[in-house]
Amino acid sequence: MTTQIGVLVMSYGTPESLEDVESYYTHIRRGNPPSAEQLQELRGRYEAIAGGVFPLRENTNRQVEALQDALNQDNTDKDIEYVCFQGLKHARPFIEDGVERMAESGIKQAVGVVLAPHYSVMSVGGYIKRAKEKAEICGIQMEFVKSYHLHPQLIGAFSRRVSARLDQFEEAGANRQEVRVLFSAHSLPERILGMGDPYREQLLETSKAVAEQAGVASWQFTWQSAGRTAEPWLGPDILDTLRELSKEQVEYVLSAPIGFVSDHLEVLYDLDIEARDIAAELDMRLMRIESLNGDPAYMAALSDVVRNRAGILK
Ligand code: FEC
Repeated sequence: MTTQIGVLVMSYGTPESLEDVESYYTHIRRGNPPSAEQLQELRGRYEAIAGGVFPLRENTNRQVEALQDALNQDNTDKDIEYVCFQGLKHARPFIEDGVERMAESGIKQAVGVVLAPHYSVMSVGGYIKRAKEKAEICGIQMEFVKSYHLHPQLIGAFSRRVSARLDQFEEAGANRQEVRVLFSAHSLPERILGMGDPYREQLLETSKAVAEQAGVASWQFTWQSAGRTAEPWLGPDILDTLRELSKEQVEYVLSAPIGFVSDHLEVLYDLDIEARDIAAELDMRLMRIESLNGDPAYMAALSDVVRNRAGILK
């Protein structure tokens, strides 16, 4: 008889419409509604990316479907069928809804994985905590993938994207050795460093592995998208880094946001609009690598780590 293993695929979540932005923002702020000014500012950012479209929703839907196909297509254990459920951090279906749906389908064993390769207690740790609590209530045995930041298929997928853009720089007349590659990820409050959090180290490890595989001559890591709160966030921010590079006469820059796996606000606004505007002011040529979205190599990396965790379910 075939046993069904549930896979809770967790992602950040995005509003469904511009009317939804307020409740979404309130959820991110742990129940504190934003001021009218803050709300207007965030709505403005969504309006600026393709006129108020929320690409993360469609991209997450496709990633979840593609992962389920990948898990079942090259599954050598024919007694197991993987069934994927979506669980979002800040929007419907919430993480808890996803676990509940698994329970309603009769799932008894499951694996949880987040569509973010690097672990921090403040990011992936938060997703896992919520899923674990709900799984206990629902009587589901769950194992979790904590990180997969050095998975060879992930590194390969990012490296190919970096190489493709370096080729484009060359075609446009630049020498690829002169291109500074800026790896980046979502900033977090600086206090994570005092907590022995692996986030920064894992991001540097991914950057180094991708740079080596893509034969990058010159690279550095920088943060992006820091929250608008009073406490200090990890820096330097990519906008400041661009200003510094301009002082060093760096003319060609390739942005590689290896902390993200999808096109969404933090890529399409913070990099493609904000960083690009600064680069233009500084007379720099800035390009960005394509996001992974449904890349089969990324799906293969995810299915591999999910199967590994499924292997330890009793
Ligand atoms: O396209 C979209 O609709 C969603 C894009 C989006 C992604 C994302 C990923 C991460 N975040 C992380 C941490 C924080 C912390 C705060 C915070 C705040 C926001 C706000 C928006 C937002 N984040 Fe986000 N994040 C995305 C969007 N994020 C919008 C609120 C306004 C703003 O500050 O811009 C601060 C919360 C607080 O007030 O305490 C912390 C981390 C990631 C990457 C890992 C992951 O995907 O979970 C870490 C995508």
